[in-house]
Formats: sequence, structure tokens, C-alpha cells
Amino acid sequence: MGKMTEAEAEAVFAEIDADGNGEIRLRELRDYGKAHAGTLDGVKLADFVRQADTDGDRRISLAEFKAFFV
Ligand SMILES: [Ca+2]
Ligand SMILES: [Ca+2]
Repeated sequence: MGKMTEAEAEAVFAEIDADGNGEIRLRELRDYGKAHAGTLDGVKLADFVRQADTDGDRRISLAEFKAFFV
């Protein structure tokens, strides 16, 4: 995974956060993965949530997302 700028990370986060509540859940990631079939798979998404979710609530906040990608 390459580094993004903060603006890029915010844009991708907003795209994945389908309900706009400021947190990404695994379900939203899965839906995003389906919409981008072939680029993301379920196992990698679950791994991503485990790695990026630093406070362990199983949701990725924008701060966690940025910490992982930026
Ligand atoms: Ca959400
Ligand atoms: Ca979290």
C-alpha cells in the first residue's frame, strides 16, 4: 500500500464511509470491495481492519485511516 496525501486519504475515506458517520466498518469495506471487484478481497479487508483499528473498536475512524495511509 502506497502513501497518500491527507486530502487523498480523506477522499477515499469518504468514498468508503457509505453512511457518512465518520467511521468505516468492515461491512462498508466489503461493499466498497465489491464495487471495485478484483482489487480488494475479504481476507485482506479484515486484515486491514485489524491493522488500522488501533483502539480496537472494530471501526476505522478518519484518524486511524490517516495514521495507516498518510
Ligand atoms: Ca460508516
Ligand atoms: Ca477504531
